[in-house]
Amino acid sequence: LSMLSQLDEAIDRNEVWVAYQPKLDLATRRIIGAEALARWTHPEKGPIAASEFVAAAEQHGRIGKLTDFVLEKAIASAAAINKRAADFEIAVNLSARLLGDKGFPLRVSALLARHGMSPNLLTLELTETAALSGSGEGIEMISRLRELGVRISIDDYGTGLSTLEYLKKIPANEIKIDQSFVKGMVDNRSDRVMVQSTIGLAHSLDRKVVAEGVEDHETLDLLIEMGCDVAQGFAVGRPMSIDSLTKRISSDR
Ligand code: G
Ligand code: G
Ligand code: MN
Ligand code: NA
Repeated sequence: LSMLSQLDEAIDRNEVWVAYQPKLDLATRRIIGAEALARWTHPEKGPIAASEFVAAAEQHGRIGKLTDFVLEKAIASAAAINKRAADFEIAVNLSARLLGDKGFPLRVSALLARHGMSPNLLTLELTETAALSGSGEGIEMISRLRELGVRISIDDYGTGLSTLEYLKKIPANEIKIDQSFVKGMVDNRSDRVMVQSTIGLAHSLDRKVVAEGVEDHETLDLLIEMGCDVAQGFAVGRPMSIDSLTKRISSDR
């Protein structure tokens, strides 16, 4: 619990910041957007892993404050980038536990309005879809977000339980193939088959496909050959500061 009380204060003290990992459109070979990733640099302990403090925040009902903080930063940054690159998209991770927070869609639309950003430039990446199990409430919230014009992505697709069921039930615009399938796909036939059939399945359902964990150019070329839409990973760019991202985009256009 002490890490959690510190997280609240860390946000107020500006120890928490947002890194941006670029996403490459494989048809145009241009950066089409970025994923916002929370970072916590503790003054004594140094960087604390996101997986650690995000999981702790989820378990103890504190994910709302962190998500609101990341959303605000991400939307403000994207709105500034949109002045030069009008089609630049931003993605924010959304814990399934937040789908019980009835006020969330209203907060999202207020933020978008305040920054004059078009809702279809915001994607919410839904993690932990297993937490949605048997919950009509979660699907309802996703539908409300979709009605606002916000895009929904199923993150870490292929891991966890009942992923085909979720693909059917969740009104998502996009799926992100988990890095565990992408990393080995050049050398491993079963990974390759799973990536290829997931692309086919998603396209048949009119969903866009993002491959994450793309670490080399061989994988990138293979994904282009397979008809994947977007790539994310170290071969495209590591999570970076907003200044680095802004430079990257201006050199790209
Ligand atoms: O950035 P990194 O690979 O360290 O992230 C580890 C995990 O933390 C990933 O699963 C990522 O989705 C998650 N994560 C990072 N930032 C956020 C955030 O703002 N909200 C939520 N819910 N998860 C996040
Ligand atoms: O669960 P989610 O997809 O949100 O997690 C994103 C995490 O994956 C981030 O913490 C990021 O640092 C990490 N990541 C992004 N690209 C790569 C990559 O190409 N290789 C590896 N090993 N990790 C990556
Ligand atoms: Mn993600
Ligand atoms: Na992921």
